[in-house]
Amino acid sequence: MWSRALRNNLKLNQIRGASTIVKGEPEAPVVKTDIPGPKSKQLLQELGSLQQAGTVQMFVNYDKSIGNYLVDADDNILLDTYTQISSLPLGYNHPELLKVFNDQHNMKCLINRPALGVFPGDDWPKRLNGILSEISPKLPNITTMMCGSCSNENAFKNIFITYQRKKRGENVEFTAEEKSSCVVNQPPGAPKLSIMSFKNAFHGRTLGSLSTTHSKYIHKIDIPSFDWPIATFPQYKYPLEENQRENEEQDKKCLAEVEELFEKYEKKGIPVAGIIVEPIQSEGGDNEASPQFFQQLQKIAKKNNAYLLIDEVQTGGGCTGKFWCHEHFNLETPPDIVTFSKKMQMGGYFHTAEMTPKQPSRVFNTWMGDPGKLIILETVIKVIKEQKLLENVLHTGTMLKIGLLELEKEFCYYVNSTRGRGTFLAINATDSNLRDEILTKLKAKGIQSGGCGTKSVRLRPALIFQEHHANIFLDKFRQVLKEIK
Ligand code: PSZ
Repeated sequence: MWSRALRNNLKLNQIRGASTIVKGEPEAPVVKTDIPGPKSKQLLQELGSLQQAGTVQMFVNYDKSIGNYLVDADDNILLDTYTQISSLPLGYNHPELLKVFNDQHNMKCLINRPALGVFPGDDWPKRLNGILSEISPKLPNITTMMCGSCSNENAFKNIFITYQRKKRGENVEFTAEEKSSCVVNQPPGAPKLSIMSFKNAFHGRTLGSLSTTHSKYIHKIDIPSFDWPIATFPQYKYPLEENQRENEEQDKKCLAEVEELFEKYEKKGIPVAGIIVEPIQSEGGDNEASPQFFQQLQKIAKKNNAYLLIDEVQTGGGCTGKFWCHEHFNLETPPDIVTFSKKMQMGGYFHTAEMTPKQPSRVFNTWMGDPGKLIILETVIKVIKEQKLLENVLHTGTMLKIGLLELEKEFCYYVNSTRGRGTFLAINATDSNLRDEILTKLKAKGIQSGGCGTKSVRLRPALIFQEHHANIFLDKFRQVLKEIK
């Protein structure tokens, strides 16, 4: 059942299982009350009178939470495999992060939050250079932003600006007509252009990015959207090794549709300037596509003079075993833009020099990121390197995947389709109700997990999630499936 690659991987990483990365963690989850418990319920009532709080699951004690364990307001201790929607790289209260703002210079960067586009600190170029040289996916420039949605949103603007500059000709001035028409939303200044995205994608909730999000109606209903092309993303059958031919067909069919949509939207008068794609569709159900799919997609984009934006907001930061998930794909050149946020703490994107607008003030806002968050990111990167956390992710991920495959075999009527890279893993329940039941039962046993798509359970642990945490998770998951049986 285990693939050879998985076994070899396991051997390679065997050495990592032994030592414990986080000191002072509890040994296991402890559940004392219903979740949410009485305190959380009371706080929920309070919050609900102030704002819409229907999404709140529980209140958290961030003083007591530690490592991979989240402690809630009722003192329940949960093993966290979801980590603040995949945005907590080193778990709770990591000792190195607790030290960061003891440094007076760092503290002053935090409290004197600058408008970075106008008055950056005198250490800003050096700090950005450090980030670029440490983690850039071979792209020379970086634009910092606030969150994932606003990174994608502004990256779209860079794409449109560059696309039009190429069309107009380098160094050609804007015409008077372009200048006057754009301020009233009309062409030629506000041209009809589009960004192609994929069904089931999630790229954010702000207006532009929402036009490329297609995972759930509740994100979109009542909100006007751009008429932009939406291609089908491959839907693979698992295990991959046994369904190779069919999955290759999926790739071909989807890529053919991408080509057709380029033509269709050109004819419609809304040419495609760029494609946005997640390396693994996350909110939409942890849908993977092969390296070959992404290689071909890049080729098609280039052939059509469109730019490729890879959205690594959820996949970036090491959880797939490489710092960027698309590094698994062996692309012939780096993508034009790679957006990030979540585990990176700060939003933004790496991009080619071509993507930089020639005129100032075209991609701009008040804060343009946050030096305080970049300082945290520097320490995160340092810890990832020093503690070899990518290796840890590969080791833990292999153990988790093997465990999930075993559960699949034992409980084939309930779960199937284990997939993913590193600890960025998912498994399907046979339907949505069963998936929801699994998540609820896991929580009652002290495991905070998350769902995605219509019937998937997804794992998004911190990079410090180790084999012994994986074993606790797998053990509780097994108990849950047994109870269902
Ligand atoms: O319900 C929501 O709004 C959620 S739940 C998880 C996300 C959003 N993920 C955010 C996300 C993402 O996964 C990808 C691939 N791209 C962009 C975004 C948007 O990031 P934020 O939420 O920072 O705007």
